[in-house]
Amino acid sequence: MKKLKGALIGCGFFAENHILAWKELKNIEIICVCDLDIKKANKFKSKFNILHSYSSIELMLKKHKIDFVDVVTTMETHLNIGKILSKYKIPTSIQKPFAENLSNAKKIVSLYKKNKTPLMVHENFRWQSPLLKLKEIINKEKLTKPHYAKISFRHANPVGYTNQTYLYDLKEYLTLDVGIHLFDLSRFFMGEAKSIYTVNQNTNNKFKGETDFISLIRNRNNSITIVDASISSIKKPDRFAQTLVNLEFSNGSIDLDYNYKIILHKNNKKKIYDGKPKKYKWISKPWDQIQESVINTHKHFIDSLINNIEHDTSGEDNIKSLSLVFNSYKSDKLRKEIKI
Ligand code: NAD
Ligand code: 89Y
Repeated sequence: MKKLKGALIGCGFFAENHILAWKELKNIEIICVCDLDIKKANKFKSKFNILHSYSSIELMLKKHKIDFVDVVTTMETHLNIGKILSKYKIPTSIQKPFAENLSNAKKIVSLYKKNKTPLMVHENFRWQSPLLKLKEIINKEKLTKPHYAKISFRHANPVGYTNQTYLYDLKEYLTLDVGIHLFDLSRFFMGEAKSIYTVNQNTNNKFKGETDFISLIRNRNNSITIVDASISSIKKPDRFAQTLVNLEFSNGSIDLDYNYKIILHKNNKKKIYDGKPKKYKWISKPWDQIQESVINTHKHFIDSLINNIEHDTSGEDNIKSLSLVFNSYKSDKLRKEIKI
């Protein structure tokens, strides 16, 4: 089998998970890495046994024939990087948050559209094993007509931000950084939203932005989703990085509880399932379900490219999740429900 040759841009904290996940896919070889800081790129190259390292994306693309690029940089860099990659027509997977505002996200989408080049946002929470298992049981058990969802990400573990110090200075923090995943999950389970009402709080003065939020979403199918997140939720054991979910349907309900336990209530019976992520040598708690999902997300990116089908979380699709994020901020600011 001919391997697809990829490049990875951004050799920071989360990129280590990306490269280790790429190494799990047999039909892939990451041949180049690139970081503005060449020392970081060189270190990454030797640590992960990569052939080439660069500090310039254009130079890298001129020197090598690359089938796809994986962008693992922070949001404010995405438009400029997207301009270069779309010009060279390189299929791209790009980390969340897709952009720091909707206007830039739309610009990136239209650049790739114009150049007929595939673009996926690396929205990995819906690719976590416990959430995939939840979806699988809903379908298998034919749970229908959802009316209620609660999607929660609450913890008090500093590991959830100490590796990502850029988060401290964001005027808009938790909704943009984590809410984006949870709104995407609401869309994944409940369909598209028609309005959002949000209340933000700051409970940790190390951060400029909100560190807690609660959102109420009315969905087009008339169901309601409550999304909430916090970095100040003290529990033992701590819940990082587990998304907990409660879903109610006309014929039953299902919960994703702590420790990947899934509980189905249907026909007056309770059934328990295990949604644990798969084990790999490089995966460990508390990041395990996030780390494993990176493999699943990469696989979806590559399979869709090979089969020439649109990605589930294409750039265009992710605009809908990002729109919930910015309307959530608007709602908190205006203290009113905002139509989507
Ligand atoms: P980081 O700051 O540690 O690393 C980013 C790297 O990109 C830096 O080394 C920087 O020099 C490099 N870079 C920036 N612009 C560049 C350019 N034009 N060309 C080449 N290199 C460039 O950031 P991080 O913590 O690794 O986060 C990266 C992204 O991953 C963020 O958007 C973050 O939200 C996201 N992330 C996602 C998850 C998830 O579960 N999906 C988890 C953590 C982080
Ligand atoms: O950046 C965030 C994300 O996308 O998932 C978890 C996270 O790393 C914050 O803890």
